[in-house]
Amino acid sequence: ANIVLATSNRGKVAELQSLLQQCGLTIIAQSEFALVDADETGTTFVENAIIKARHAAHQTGLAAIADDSGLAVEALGGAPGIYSARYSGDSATDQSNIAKLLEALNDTPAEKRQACFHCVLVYMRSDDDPTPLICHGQWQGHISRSAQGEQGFGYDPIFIPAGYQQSAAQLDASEKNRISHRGQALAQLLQHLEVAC
Ligand code: ITT
Repeated sequence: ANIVLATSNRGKVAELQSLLQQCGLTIIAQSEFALVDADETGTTFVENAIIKARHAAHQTGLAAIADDSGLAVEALGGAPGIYSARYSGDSATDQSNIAKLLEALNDTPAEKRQACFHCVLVYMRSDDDPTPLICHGQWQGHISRSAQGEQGFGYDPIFIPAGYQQSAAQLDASEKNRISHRGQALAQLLQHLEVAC
């Protein structure tokens, strides 16, 4: 069966696409349909992921997988959280978000820079699916003082995963997928879908 991947974030598409294709699922990127983005009006990752999956399923008539994710920084009371993509405003870029976060943590010492990435993946068989599959992955680490590395996307250059000395942007794609919030959520989803891979 065809599944539409309900995200316009290219970093997410790259990470999800590679794993899903290895498992023999036929995934169609949302960009193939020229969909209008859904309004993310929810107050949780779960709500926003459902909104995006339902919207894509409705517009395409296909099953849909959506990803709502973000970075929760302890010293900032969990911010930017669900607002991670637009932390530095409507025309935010990865660079401007990173700059804003480093500035916000300027006076925060090393031992108080803990952060956690969250990823909620939702799978809906159709837009009126009454039992969407909901999977949640977390990735603990801390925020460094400067950006390092070119891989990945978003806040990866300033996120040092627990147990590592390098940033997430210095890990190769397969290593990040093996341990990240998204990789963990996806492993759960594939288990629920009973896809062997
Ligand atoms: P879609 O809604 O189209 O999927 P988006 O980028 O707006 O794209 P979100 O609202 O879920 O998606 O925002 C997630 C943000 O969290 C993303 O833009 C990054 O800034 C950050 N983020 C999520 N996963 C990340 C990862 O693996 N590495 C670095 N940053 C990540």
